[in-house]
Amino acid sequence: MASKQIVAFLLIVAVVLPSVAMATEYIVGDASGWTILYDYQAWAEDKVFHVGDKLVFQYPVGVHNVFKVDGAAFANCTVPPPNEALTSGNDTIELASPGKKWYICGVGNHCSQYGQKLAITVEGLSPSPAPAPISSPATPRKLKF
Ligand SMILES: *[C@@H]1O[C@H](CO)[C@@H](O)[C@H](O)[C@H]1NC(C)=O
Ligand SMILES: *[C@@H]1O[C@H](CO)[C@@H](O)[C@H](O)[C@H]1NC(C)=O
Ligand SMILES: [Cu+2]
Repeated sequence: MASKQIVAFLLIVAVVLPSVAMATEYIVGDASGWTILYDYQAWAEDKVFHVGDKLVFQYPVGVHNVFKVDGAAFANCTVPPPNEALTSGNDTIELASPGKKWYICGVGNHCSQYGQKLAITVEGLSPSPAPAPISSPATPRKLKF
């Protein structure tokens, strides 16, 4: 019946829409901002990042900067060329695609000695056909019509 299709459509809207509408802006490090000697993995741990969310790196201009790097550069604190740095002190990065993302500070040895580095995993807007790496235990997924 047509009403079942409407119900199915509304269910899809109800599932998909909030993740679009509720794009979140995260101040990295909250009140501490982007700085040395802060545990950014602990900060990220309890958060679920989605495509469309934003990271805002806040710091006094000139004291720090932000580089988006790959996993190897993250592990080694390899600083990319200076022209790739974000330096505004209020650097906003929109999370445009799912997957792992890595950020480091390229000033001095802030990354290697003082832990100024952040790694996050960005979840997609909607589940892909491939099995999701993490299942949501609370919500039954089956919809039968
Ligand atoms: C990272 O460091 C390791 C060990 O020091 C080295 O073998 C590797 O080549 C480095 N990788 C990059 C991308 O610099
Ligand atoms: C920092 O950037 C965010 C997001 O772009 C913006 O909403 C905010 O007003 C900016 N804050 C300052 C102090 O410029
Ligand atoms: Cu720094």
